[in-house]
Amino acid sequence: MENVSMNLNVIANEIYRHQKSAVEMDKISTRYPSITIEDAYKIQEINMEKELQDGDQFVGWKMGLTSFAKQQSVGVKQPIYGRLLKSMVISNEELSLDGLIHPRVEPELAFLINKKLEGNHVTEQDVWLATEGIMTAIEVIDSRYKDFSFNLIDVVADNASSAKFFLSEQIYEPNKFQWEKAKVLMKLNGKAVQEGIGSAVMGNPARSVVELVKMLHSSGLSIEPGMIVLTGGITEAIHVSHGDSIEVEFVELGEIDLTVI
Ligand code: 0L1
Ligand code: MG
Repeated sequence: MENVSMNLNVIANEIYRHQKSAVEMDKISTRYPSITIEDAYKIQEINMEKELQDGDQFVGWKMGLTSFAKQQSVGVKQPIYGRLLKSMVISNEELSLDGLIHPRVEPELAFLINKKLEGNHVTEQDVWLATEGIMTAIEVIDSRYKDFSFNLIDVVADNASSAKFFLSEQIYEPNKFQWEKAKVLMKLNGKAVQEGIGSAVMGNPARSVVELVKMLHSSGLSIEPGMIVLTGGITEAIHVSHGDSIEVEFVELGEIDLTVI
């Protein structure tokens, strides 16, 4: 039987290579059957350190698998988190497929945090008090595993399929809207393909941030002021390819669009 703890750096290196080369890889969970979820988060951390050494910047966290529908599709009952880098930000309205394998997009709400959030007893009220503003967002996810097929350990080690994200220019005041009631319609090439509501994210996207703080606490981590939190997909994610246009209409808030190039 393999000694997984001895091999975490090796596994992290393999995943890192595939993230950089945009070439699919085999699942790690089948090749390292004794690997744990803690090992997977450790691999994520090892690879984040590499990114920072290469000059990137850590800008926040993403929550994944926050809706019942998504948890069911992966066969799990818990959300996961990943780390966001400055290089993942889409700064114009163009989504380049360079460096991506089989990308999907999903509408999300992004919280901009202005006070440290930590501990195991954090409440939704604490989150609201620490939220500077909320942006509408499109997350681009891209699993590095063949056929987008993985279990919880695989996907955590692959930084929760993080690839890119786009944020609205407008930053909304947190208390000006009932975010669990935010309605979203996503169109692909002019055709409505997904619709959803903010409550799909753990009942209320603020709960996703609460859950993130608790999960980070168990690893001795916290959310620092200035960080972004992507709270999780409001609808199912959809595949995109060259030439596609994606329109995400947040009813009452406005639309954000991306063109795939
Ligand atoms: O952001 C997400 O919910 C994705 C988490 C990982 C699962 C996937 O890649 O579909
Ligand atoms: Mg997501």
